[in-house]
Amino acid sequence: MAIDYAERIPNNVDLAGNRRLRRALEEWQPKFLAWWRDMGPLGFQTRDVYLRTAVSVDAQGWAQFGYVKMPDYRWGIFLAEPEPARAIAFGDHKGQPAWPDVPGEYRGTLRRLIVTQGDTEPASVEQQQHLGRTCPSLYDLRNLFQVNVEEGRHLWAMVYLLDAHFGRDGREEAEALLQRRSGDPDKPRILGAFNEKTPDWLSYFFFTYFTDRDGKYQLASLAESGFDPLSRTCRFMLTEEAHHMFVGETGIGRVVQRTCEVMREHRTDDVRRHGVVDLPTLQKYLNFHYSVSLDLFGSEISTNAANFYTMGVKGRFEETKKTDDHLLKDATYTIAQLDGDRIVSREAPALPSLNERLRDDYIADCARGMARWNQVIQRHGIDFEFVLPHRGFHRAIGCFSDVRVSPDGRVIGQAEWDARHPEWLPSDEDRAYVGSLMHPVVERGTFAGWIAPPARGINGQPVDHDYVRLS
Ligand code: BYC
Ligand code: FE
Ligand code: FE
Repeated sequence: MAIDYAERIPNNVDLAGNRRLRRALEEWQPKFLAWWRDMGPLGFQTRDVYLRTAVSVDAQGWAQFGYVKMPDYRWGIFLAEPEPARAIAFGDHKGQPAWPDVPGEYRGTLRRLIVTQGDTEPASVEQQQHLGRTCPSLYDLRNLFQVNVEEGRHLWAMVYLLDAHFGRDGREEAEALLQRRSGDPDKPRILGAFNEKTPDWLSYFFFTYFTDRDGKYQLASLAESGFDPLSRTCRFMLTEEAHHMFVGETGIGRVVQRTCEVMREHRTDDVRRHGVVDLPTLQKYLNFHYSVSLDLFGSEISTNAANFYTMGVKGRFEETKKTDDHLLKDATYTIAQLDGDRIVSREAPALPSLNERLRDDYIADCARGMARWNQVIQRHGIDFEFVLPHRGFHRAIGCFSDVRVSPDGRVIGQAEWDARHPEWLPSDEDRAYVGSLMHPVVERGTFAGWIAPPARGINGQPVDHDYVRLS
């Protein structure tokens, strides 16, 4: 289905045929743009950026590349093609036709899920607002802005659902999404990780690797929803998400590459004096971003998660590919739990364990990209390996939030934690060192000394393409 760009709000949902909805969104649009001016990327707003935009949502046509000034980016509303005669795949309504509108009894639940999802999108833009000023290259700067405009569009995607299906409450929520601010103690964003700082590009790459990947798993679960507009919205968002995780995986891969080159060249582990990030510091950043992202899956045992599933509003990752009964009333699932000061595996009822199950899918995915970073280290003949810390490490949500757990999975006392956490998480000194590397590099084809150039450019363009025109 082609996207109508003649409309003030590009869309493939026939906005022209729904005056009430169009008016609501046209009222929201200037508020969004005001928010973007305020909280979007600092600087560069008048520059031409080589961005991709959706022109249609099918596989061939959705990505078109060209120079755009960010405030002119065509944020709009794009749903994946409907699946004909789609039926609900799980829960109490399994086998019934998917809902074109919100069932009254699930209104509150769906609204909350959509708001929680929507809240993360502008939050991430706010967290990354200042990064342009210290970009390691024009290539990276362009990728940052691509991610930022798409997170802005993800906000549009959720606001569309709120305006189209939740009436007055929906409009109020759409306003509130522009009012909360990442890290603001008085009006914080909803989920923990989205109130953390993204102070430097290393944090940013780990964020897009670990936190955008939570996005992938949450969106995939919501794409299974019985509420069909949510499913179609999330299916299209997932196609954009792939690029965000690519930025994270290749970003860290390039940092690792550069560090290894310097280690070989100077035959030393002591690489800070050569202006690159040592591998142990990378591991600490990894530990931080991984653990705060694990929190985003919620508690191991969650009645909410059980209800979402039974109601048919949020499924499992790849629900339709699974061959069980899709009801899970009698099923069990193995979860890690605390037993005094030991961590044990235990069978629990499957329904309330669904957060943990999704977290397991996520952990396996995190490990795959990390293995590719480890291959880079191996290829340089260096004896070091990144590991994912234990799931109980540095948690603020769920059963492990009550105790201290070491990266290797021992429940430890506060004294040991106090003594050793600087080995496990970035210290002030580590952050100051990484911060000291962050100087803008904006000459075409040139890269900061702490990161290797990418293997190839964007959309078949050379690495030294003029990705952001600064003059
Ligand atoms: N921080 O029953 P529980 C993305 C709250 S990322 C703060 O265990 P539940 C993106 C919870 O709300 C994807 N609070 O949790 C990435 C509940 O509150 P109430 C975002 C938290 O409900 C990068 C209470 O604790 N999408 O797209 O089973 C860039 C008990 O929790 C946290 C979604 O999250 C936390 N980490 O599951 C841009 C999908 N965790 O009821 C974008 C929608 C839990 O006591 N959200 N709480 O007031 C959901 O599916 C669920 O809300 C959650 C939590 C999975 C987040
Ligand atoms: Fe997003
Ligand atoms: Fe994303």
